[in-house]
Amino acid sequence: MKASAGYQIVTLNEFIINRQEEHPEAKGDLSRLLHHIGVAAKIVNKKINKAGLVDILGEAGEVNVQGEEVKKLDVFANDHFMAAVKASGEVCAIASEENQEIVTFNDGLSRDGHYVFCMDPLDGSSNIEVNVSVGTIFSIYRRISPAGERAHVSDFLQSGHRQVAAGYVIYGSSTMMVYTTGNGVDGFTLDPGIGEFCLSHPRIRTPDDGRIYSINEGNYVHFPMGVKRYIKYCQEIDPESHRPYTSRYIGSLVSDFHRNLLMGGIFIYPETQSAPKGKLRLIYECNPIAYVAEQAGGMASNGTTRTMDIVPSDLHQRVPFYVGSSRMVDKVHDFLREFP
Ligand code: AHM
Ligand code: MG
Repeated sequence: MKASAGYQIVTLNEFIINRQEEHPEAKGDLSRLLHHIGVAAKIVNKKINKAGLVDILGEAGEVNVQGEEVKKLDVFANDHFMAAVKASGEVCAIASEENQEIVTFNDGLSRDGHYVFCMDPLDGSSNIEVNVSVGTIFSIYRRISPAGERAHVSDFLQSGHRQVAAGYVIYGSSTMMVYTTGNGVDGFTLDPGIGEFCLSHPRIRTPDDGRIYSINEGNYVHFPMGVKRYIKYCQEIDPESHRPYTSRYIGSLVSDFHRNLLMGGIFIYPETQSAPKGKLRLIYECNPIAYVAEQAGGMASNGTTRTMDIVPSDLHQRVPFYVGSSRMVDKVHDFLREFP
């Protein structure tokens, strides 16, 4: 599309089609699915914008599989992403933070779908009521079970390095969709005037080094010794390495990660005494974020192992998460080795 001011606007759909044309062997399945994710993101975005106005806030009267209270907006986002992904006809099953079991589709096109879809439909939802950014995290794998049969949980227990595509939507001061299909990371900002995601951040590269560390320091006493020492390192004065660093923590993974991705930084959610395996979920939180991080030149680990090499054993498995600029992740690894 040519804008009147003379600059080129590339919409998400146009971008998806262009990318598909670069791969003549591609049949368009993934393109259709990405298009539908974009549609769901716009619907959820509209609802979030109205959250303070309509009777959508408050508990939905349910407790999710993690034992947390479910907000109505979580349910809304879950329902709409489910519906959109199913409508694409390309997905045979979905795993969501909001559902204990996988949801399988056994009718028409969907049963033959080549992909499975994982999501945290509304990450950071406890922030909604105070008007702080939230996000949707998603990840796509090729199914392992034979097409035409009912999908199986093993389709989801694949290591992150087998992801076909992953990304997130951030509902912030503007709404953005950021994703990768393994060929770099691109970001699209929703132009509310025309209702389209427009390419605003092509080929995102994260700085190799950064000055921001993001961690819930309220848990300090419960952190492993290596993390405690790393935090002290971040706070030391050393003009040469631009320390002390800046501490930034929103408490919304997508927002904390997105800021660090663009500015350079590290996000840490380690194991703690109260959460000995960490808090964040491997399949639909850490792996997709790790894929985006790596594709942008960053790193992600559980402190010792690359996140995307962990073999999941459970749909809702939690892992410690260290993600961000490669030199910062390397540095925290040094501390974890030195102070095990
Ligand atoms: P949620 O999926 O229930 O919203 O929880 C995940 C969120 C992340 O967005 C965020 O990084 C983390 O929980 C914050 O946890 P804490 O409040 O313990 O710092
Ligand atoms: Mg979450």
